[in-house]
Amino acid sequence: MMTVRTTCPYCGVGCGVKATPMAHGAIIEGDPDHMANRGRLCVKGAALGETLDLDGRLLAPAIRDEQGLREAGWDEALAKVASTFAAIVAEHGPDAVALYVSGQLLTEDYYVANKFMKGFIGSANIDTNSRLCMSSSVAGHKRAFGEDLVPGCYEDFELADLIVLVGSNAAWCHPTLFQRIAKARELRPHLRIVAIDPRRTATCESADLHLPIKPGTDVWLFNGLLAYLAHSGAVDSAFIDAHTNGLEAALEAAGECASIEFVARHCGIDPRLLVEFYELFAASDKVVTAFSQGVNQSTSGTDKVNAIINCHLVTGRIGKPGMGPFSLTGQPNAMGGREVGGLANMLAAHLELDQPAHRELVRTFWDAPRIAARPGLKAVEMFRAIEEGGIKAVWIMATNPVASLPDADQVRRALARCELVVVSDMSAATDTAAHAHVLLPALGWGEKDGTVTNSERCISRQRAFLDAPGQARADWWALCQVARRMGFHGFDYRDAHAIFGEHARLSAWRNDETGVPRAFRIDGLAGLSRAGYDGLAPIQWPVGAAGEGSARLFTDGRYAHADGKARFVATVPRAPANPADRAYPIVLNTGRLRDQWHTMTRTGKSPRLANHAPEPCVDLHPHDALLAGVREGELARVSSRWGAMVARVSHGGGIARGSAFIPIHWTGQNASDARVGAVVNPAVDPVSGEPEFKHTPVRIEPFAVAWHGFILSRNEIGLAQVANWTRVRGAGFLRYELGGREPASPAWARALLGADPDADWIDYEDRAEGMLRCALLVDGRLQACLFVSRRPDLPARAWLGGLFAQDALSPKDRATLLAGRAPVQGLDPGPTVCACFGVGRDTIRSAIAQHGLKDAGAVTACLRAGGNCGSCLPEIRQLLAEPR
Ligand SMILES: Nc1nc2c(c(=O)[nH]1)N[C@H]1C(S)=C(S)[C@@H](COP(=O)(O)OP(=O)(O)OC[C@H]3O[C@@H](n4cnc5c(=O)[nH]c(N)nc54)[C@H](O)[C@@H]3O)O[C@H]1N2
Ligand SMILES: Nc1nc2c(c(=O)[nH]1)N[C@H]1C(S)=C(S)[C@@H](COP(=O)(O)OP(=O)(O)OC[C@H]3O[C@@H](n4cnc5c(=O)[nH]c(N)nc54)[C@H](O)[C@@H]3O)O[C@H]1N2
Ligand code: SF4
Ligand SMILES: [Mo]
Repeated sequence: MMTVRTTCPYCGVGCGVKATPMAHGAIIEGDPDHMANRGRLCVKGAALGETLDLDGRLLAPAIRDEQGLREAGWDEALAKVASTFAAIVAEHGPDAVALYVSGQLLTEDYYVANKFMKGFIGSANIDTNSRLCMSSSVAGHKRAFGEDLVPGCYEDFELADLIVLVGSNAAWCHPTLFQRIAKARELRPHLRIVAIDPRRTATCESADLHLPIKPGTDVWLFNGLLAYLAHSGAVDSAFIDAHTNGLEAALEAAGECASIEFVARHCGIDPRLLVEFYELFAASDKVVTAFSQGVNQSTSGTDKVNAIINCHLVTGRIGKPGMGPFSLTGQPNAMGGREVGGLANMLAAHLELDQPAHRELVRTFWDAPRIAARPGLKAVEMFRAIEEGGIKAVWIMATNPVASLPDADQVRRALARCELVVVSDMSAATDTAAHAHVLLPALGWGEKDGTVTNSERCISRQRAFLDAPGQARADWWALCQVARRMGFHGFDYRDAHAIFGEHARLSAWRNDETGVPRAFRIDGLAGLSRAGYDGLAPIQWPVGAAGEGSARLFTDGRYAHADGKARFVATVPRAPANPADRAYPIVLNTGRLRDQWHTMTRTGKSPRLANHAPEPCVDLHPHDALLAGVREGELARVSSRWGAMVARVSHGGGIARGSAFIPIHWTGQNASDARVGAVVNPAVDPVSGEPEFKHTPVRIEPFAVAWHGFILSRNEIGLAQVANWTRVRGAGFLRYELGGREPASPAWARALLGADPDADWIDYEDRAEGMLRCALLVDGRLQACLFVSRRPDLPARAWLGGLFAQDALSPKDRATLLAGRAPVQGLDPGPTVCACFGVGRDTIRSAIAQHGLKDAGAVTACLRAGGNCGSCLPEIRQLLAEPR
């Protein structure tokens, strides 16, 4: 089989992947020649081969009518979308329809979506999930630099003497980049890492200094730094005079933060930590400040971005190797979306929607009949307008807003009221697809073909190495088909290559007429032949006419504002929109886990990725748990003014008092009641419109159940009657965790697991103890087992799960099956830490104790754990640091 070079479809690091298709899935390796990762992959990338099966895939268009969902041909589905869109536009105007798209589209899909909406429908009601992700960085870059530009590159992390990670859990969310940093520190031990995060994450664990600031207080911190730098002689006056504007106003806004005590009090940290950080920053010329969602997802997100950039401008630390502010992007094509103007307030190719000359330039390039004249609605507003009826049709593509938007029950209400909901997805069943009137099957990773751009502006190819399954088609194709049916010209592309060529041409088209030439240009790639496009090696934009890429921007000190200068922005600190109060005293923070990707439609398919965190948990400080009357291992109801959910209580996530953390990955598909989006408040940043995902006041209460239990089963089990359930996929079985209220008896269990009267069934019940254990066998093979207990003290799932690999249960295993553990008792490995080699937490703990292991290298030598992708090394170090 042919090995194909492509790009990982998950995070914004944008690792190169070598994929070799096999009968089932593919062999996946890191691409040693890709500049983003040089052969490294994290555990999610390494498990890509396990996510390619067609289980759960949407393979044909479908239409929902009074009778329910039925399969339809493409023709019928496309005609329905086109005619409904056209009728609504004719009756109510172009702003009555909307597109909601995604940073997981390829640049080519994204380009066509924007052209369709802004140029031909004539409305800017196209927004993207990047609104939830990067829009504060986009706005901050524009304010500071005049254009949405990330100055540096990954190599800068290796050249730096100080790396400041702000609101970034890079160890889990940008793992191969984090490993590059770790490697750099091994080679240059004076490299310092500072992590700024209210939680003590795996990233903070690996840092030299952790500042556990109070949520939402970053602007105080960086204003304080600006004031400190201004007074400590770290200022680069020549740079400021020649290349910037606005320092005085920024310093004035930072005025009260000149007091260390004032800042320390607002940020809730020890003044000594603050001084240590400020001194380190002042003394290190080569500083990279990398930031992610702890910065962006805030009602002062844009100000946080600018407060950080201000500190780089005042020291002139930008545009040179080893230094600069660096926005870590989330999705694989967050950057490509910005290049094509994916957001409702942008125009294609880094042109501005609010500038008539720019609009006219794009309109004429497209030969479009019209062009959107004003910004469209941003994601949160868009779904409000849908609920209120202003928007009557929406086409949702490559995103799952019923799970991922804040106030997510509102999104559900909006879609339930919308005249036409079109959903393009790879998965048949998602929380959003459940509301679709038309479902369109999309090609997924390995099937689709085009380009993505990573955090360091590197354009690289995603190449197809699998056949298109069923009737799935590229998203750009579906968009073009609808456009053509609506009578629009300019949508007859033969392939992704043709779209890319047009996009590249637009990037430099009549550049001299826009007043300020854009930094984003890739005209050097406009003339690529089909073969040249197919063979395109990763390249960082801007790409000049001669086809050469650029590692860094601003090397000449010129910025994209009309006067060529960068801007300091005066940032006035303010508290999050919705403070905690007596009714909702805990601040809920939400974010990511190491081994899952968003709503789990793909990573959820891999058993080895499921074991790291098999259940939705709410991480609480033990003190707050006590006050709330909940105990570790029990279920808690988490509610806010917007909605509620249920999760199991955990400690040990490095959480401060007064806070809670819940991961974002669970949806209505894999849990009865664990959509955290329903709880999250919909307050947004006034500049960027990005929601405050990291700060919702909540209340924690016990979620009372009569028993705890789990089911391992080869088949899906209908659990509508059980009070609370969650599901992940194991190797050959599904794992359900349950919390129940109704009496659990053997008869009830038989009905639940579908055992007929003469099935091979074994059970054990101890009513006094509230214990029930049963198993169903079919042809000697374990089909399902169910364990129930009054307390959450159930046997570990690892040994039982392993029995599903056996074609026939051995008599010994059968005999101890209901004991839930091996006949000869070995150690239970506990939750997986190293997913590559399947090594559990308790195995590592006991090896550390037994062999006196001192460092991560010794653990790897002993157990192999951490020896492959390295994603788990921070957790291994955490285990090493545990008191014996
Ligand atoms: N494993 C995995 N990796 C991913 C993804 C995934 O789903 N799974 N998704 C990708 C995407 S789209 C994105 S956007 C990125 C996100 O990558 P990250 O931003 O690194 O991840 P998050 O977990 O959302 O949040 C980062 C941290 O911000 C902290 N934080 C919360 N409030 C504040 C605050 O007020 N100030 C500061 N300084 N910090 C705060 C949180 O405690 C959290 O640890 O990850 C990408 N990579
Ligand atoms: N509470 C809370 N909520 C958050 C965040 C948070 O930190 N906290 N983070 C926010 C951020 S940063 C992000 S990026 C979002 C992510 O949130 P979403 O974008 O909603 O999450 P995904 O699961 O990535 O959804 C992608 C969908 O597209 C499908 N898909 C994959 N590839 C393709 C394709 O090529 N074509 C089509 N048509 N479909 C495809 C997948 O099956 C899946 O259903 O969540 C946001 N929501
Ligand atoms: S770090 Fe992991 S998830 Fe991100 S691009 Fe690389 S392999 Fe994919
Ligand atoms: Mo994101």
